[in-house]
Amino acid sequence: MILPSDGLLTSSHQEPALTPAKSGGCGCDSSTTVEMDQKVQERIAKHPCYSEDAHHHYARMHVAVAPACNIQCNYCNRKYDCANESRPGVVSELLTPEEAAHKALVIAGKIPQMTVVGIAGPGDPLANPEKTFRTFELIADKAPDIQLCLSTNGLMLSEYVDKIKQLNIDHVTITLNTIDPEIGAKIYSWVHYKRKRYRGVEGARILLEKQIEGLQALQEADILCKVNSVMIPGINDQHLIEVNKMIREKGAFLHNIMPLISAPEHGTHFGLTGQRGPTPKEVKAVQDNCAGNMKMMRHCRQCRADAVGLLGEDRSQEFTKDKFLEMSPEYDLEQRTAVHDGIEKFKQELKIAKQNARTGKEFTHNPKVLVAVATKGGGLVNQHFGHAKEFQIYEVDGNEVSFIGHRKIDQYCQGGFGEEATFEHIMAAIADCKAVLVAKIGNCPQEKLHAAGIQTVEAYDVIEKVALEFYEEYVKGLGTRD
Ligand code: CLF
Ligand code: SF4
Repeated sequence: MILPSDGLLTSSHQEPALTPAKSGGCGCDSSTTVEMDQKVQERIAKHPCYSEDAHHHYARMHVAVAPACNIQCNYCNRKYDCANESRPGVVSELLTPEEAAHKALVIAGKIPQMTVVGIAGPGDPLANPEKTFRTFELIADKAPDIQLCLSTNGLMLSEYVDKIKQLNIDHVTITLNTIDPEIGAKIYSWVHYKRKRYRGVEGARILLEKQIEGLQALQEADILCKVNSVMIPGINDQHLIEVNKMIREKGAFLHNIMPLISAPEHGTHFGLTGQRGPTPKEVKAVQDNCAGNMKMMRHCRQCRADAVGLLGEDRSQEFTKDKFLEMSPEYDLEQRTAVHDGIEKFKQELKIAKQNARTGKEFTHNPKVLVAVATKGGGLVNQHFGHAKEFQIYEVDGNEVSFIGHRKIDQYCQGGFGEEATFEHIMAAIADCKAVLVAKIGNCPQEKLHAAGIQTVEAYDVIEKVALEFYEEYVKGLGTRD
């Protein structure tokens, strides 16, 4: 089956048609084994962070209206974006609430798949409550179908839950890295609360108490809460299972364990003191340990405070301040509804295609293998090897195809320059994968991958289908299929 999927995320977006169904069931959604009721499903169905499935189809945008912060994390240099919800090292353009609302309405027209506007920095949204809530009010007034989202360190959360509820902000993230103030003292330099600065264990204890209070208040107000935890090897990595247990008991909906990003050039305390971030394997091990307890997020891209687009793509440069202020708001509810209906129809077809992809053959005693997928979204293998800036990593065992994360890479095609060095980096990123699944790949990188023992599959089709077909051939090659 060949599927045209170029043109995703254009204003005339139409998802490609898929072939009709056969019956069967493919448990390809790795995001959860936890049952979820229908109402909650509806609340997350178009939120690319809260739903792994949605992140293939729907986009989010951040508006950077919140410069100040009330704590100091050792992984943050406030000259850069908030490390809770963004990559450090990229300076944001600050916006006024009016500019932010204008930007949201422009992008709502240009990228109708954009369903969520979040405020995630560059400081803490609730350390800048007037700007944050004014922005949300302006957007809600003009664009009722856009979901509002907020990410906070939690210090001031309980004070604002009523306001959050009143504004119909249904998704709130708390970054909570520890439930032990002794550990917290190694993560936070200071906490500024009620006009006083607290350091060490005292500051960490105040922050923790306020975070728990905020989490409980969200639960009581029936607001979906995601908890982000930055995994810091040697400091809180072994402790995150306890964090996971506590937040589950307090009613958090989703846990996002994300790797510390640390480099000296970021100028952070951890960067300057040589604190390393975890490897993808270490992150996966902790996520897997927690996965039996609650729904885990594995598709986070640690995006910047002015991110625009699908998770994993970055269209923020198309909408810098000088550009979007020249653009007219094109928000059109009817057009957006039609696009969303098209996406939902496509998702149904995709679900059926995934079911069809299951061969029904029983595989036992066969290894789980990882494959790296080049995709521009839509749940399809649809990107050239040389154009990929990340690979999505799936674990395949012949019966299941589970999304387990992504690996960022440097784009291989550099216009004829630098490809050698780039290839080394790509190899390092996917060395544990048995195959790359791509729309197209040139002879040169293909030969190098084969020489390194990584197979290549060229296809333009549903990810799960391509992965399962590869797996069948792979185990035949091993001679281990029952
Ligand atoms: Fe933004 Fe965060 Fe809302 Fe998403 S991001 S405020 S919940 S709309 Fe998403 Fe980005 Fe990860 Fe955050 S991928 S860093 S989890
Ligand atoms: Fe930086 Fe965000 Fe921590 Fe504040 S809460 S110090 S902005 S990472």
